[in-house]
Amino acid sequence: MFQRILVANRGEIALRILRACREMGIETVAVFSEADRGAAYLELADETYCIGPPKPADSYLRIDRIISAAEIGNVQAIHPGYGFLAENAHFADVCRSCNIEFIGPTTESMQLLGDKNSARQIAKQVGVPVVPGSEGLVRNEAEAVRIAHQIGFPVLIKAAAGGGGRGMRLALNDLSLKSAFQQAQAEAEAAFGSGELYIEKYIEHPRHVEVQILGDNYGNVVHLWERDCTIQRRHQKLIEESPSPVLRPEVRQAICQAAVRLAKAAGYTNAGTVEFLVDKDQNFYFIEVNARIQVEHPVTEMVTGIDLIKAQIRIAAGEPLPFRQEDIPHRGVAIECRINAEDPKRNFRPSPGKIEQLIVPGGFGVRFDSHAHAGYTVPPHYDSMIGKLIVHQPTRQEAIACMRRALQELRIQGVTTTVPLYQEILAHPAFVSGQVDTTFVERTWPSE
Ligand code: MV4
Repeated sequence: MFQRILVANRGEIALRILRACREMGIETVAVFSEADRGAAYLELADETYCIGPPKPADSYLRIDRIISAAEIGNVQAIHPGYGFLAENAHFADVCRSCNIEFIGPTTESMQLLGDKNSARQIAKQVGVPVVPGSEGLVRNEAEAVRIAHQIGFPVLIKAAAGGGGRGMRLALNDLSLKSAFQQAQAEAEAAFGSGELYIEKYIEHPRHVEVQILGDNYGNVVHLWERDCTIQRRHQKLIEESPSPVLRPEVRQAICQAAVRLAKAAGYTNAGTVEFLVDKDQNFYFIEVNARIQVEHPVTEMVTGIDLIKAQIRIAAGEPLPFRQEDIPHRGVAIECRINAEDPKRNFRPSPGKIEQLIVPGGFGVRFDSHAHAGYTVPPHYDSMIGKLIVHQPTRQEAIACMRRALQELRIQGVTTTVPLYQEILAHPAFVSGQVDTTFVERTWPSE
């Protein structure tokens, strides 16, 4: 096992990783930007190094500075968390060439799955359903028109190098397809340095269901069931839950097994998430793989009892998975609300600043993962998530009641938060009955 790990991230996920390391008897090195200097969670690390100015491009994205801290701190491994360098295959490569284990998948499977078009091809090869669309990349407008006529409008043009909704364009007819194709190409070229595009049929009113997987270095892959992340706004997830409130048992089995087949085919190791769209008839379609730990991982931890951060570290250290698929339970219902310092009444504008008061909820089945505290100043340079409130209860009805109670107890003063919006969502009949799609929040609480 590793003796010392560097945490290449900040905020709640840095704290989450520091906590796991402490419990495992692993020493830690934390890095911080000038905006995070003095943050309380950094005191939980054995050593800390400043890696530069507040802007991510000058600090948390600086491979050279992070590797320098790792060398000086004499660590054997780096945990990247999520965001920043977590899915950067070049960073994983540099770590390993410096003889530092990158706690995540191999460079090869990151590259294979990071390209959405090649991920789609692998899925097809192993019988994982994909959205009807182009065989491979689409070179020009004429080809795009031909494919759109085959599969039928509306279609979505997606960037092979994109993901998470970036670089997508909807086309309703020939005319809009031509301009959408050019816009998507220019945008993808500018954003990702690659203008490669593919086309999919547009699935209307889908749910977003994702499957957590773990793979070890010996070819074993298991799934840890699904999370339903349908409650989101502009590609930002707001509420996640497990199990999905709607999937029929046979669909649930099929989607989880499909995720495992895909991971095995890609030689996937460590923790990852396979994302699917689910249509109104519960047909499911693979869309992309997230090759990292995710914000919403606690939902899966609560229902399975498996600590995903510890699992990541053990896998990276070369340990085989300690459980078989049939030993992975799913107990009860877990729900997570992302608490953001944003103003839902002002188009979710970030609300950074000093938290004057913070009262954290507790009690049976309540978990609050956060680096925030009274007196903490939320810096304006990073995403505005200040914590995650997670509940675990025997039934969904009880989980919703528990979350509403916990949100009432949660008191945050000094910054505006998304808490009042969550109270409205949790009280909404459509959410309570599970009858929602990915447009629910934007339709029900429209803002500019
Ligand atoms: C789609 C889609 C409909 N049809 N693909 C958005 C994020 C990225 N992972 C893929 N996304 C979508 N792909 C087809 N063929 C609708 C979305 C989508 C979406 C997906 C999941 C959760 C929220 C979403 C919000 C808008 C669009």
